[in-house]
Amino acid sequence: MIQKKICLLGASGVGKTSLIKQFVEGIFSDKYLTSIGVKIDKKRVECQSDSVQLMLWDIEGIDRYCGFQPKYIRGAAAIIIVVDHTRSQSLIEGIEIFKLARDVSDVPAILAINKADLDSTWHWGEDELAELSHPFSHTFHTSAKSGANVELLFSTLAQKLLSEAEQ
Ligand SMILES: Nc1nc2c(ncn2[C@@H]2O[C@H](COP(=O)(O)OP(=O)(O)OP(=O)(O)O)[C@@H](O)[C@H]2O)c(=O)[nH]1
Ligand SMILES: [Mg+2]
Repeated sequence: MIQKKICLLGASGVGKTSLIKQFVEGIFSDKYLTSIGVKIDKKRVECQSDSVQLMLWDIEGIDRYCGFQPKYIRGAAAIIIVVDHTRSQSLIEGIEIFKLARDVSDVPAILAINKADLDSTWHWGEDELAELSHPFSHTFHTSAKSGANVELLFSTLAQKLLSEAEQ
């Protein structure tokens, strides 16, 4: 079994901790407890005959401190940029974070557009979104609350990492 480090990055309050909680423990809470520093969770994902242990690095919201801390993403096999479609600015912030991450690591990045259970109130149209999400290898519309696409997000990533490891 292989083990891979995955970092979740994004602005404060977009739902990074909630996505991991939903995926690892199957629970959701409406309470908002902002993360400080980094917390690591593990979950084993079975893919056909093989399995991969995902080490999920839940990193505090990037706007909480001045400057991006590259040390957190060292050794990561992939990053997940999380944005919140009820906050237009979170996509701009997510793309900025993605660029900073790309300066130090050339790993694949997935975009998670979270809070899909709420009405989208951001001003990005379909075309703009397609343009802005172009650098990401996949885009998922997730809800940490309902669980929609959360399993799919992580299992697609696990599958991708396994097939890369087999090559
Ligand atoms: N309705 C809804 N609320 C969500 C969803 N995901 C997260 N939330 C709520 O949004 C708030 C912030 O969620 P967190 O998971 O703590 O966000 P975070 O990105 O980890 O925030 P920081 O640790 O501060 O960077 C909480 O009140 C959550 O309950 C979702 O998919 N739908
Ligand atoms: Mg958090």
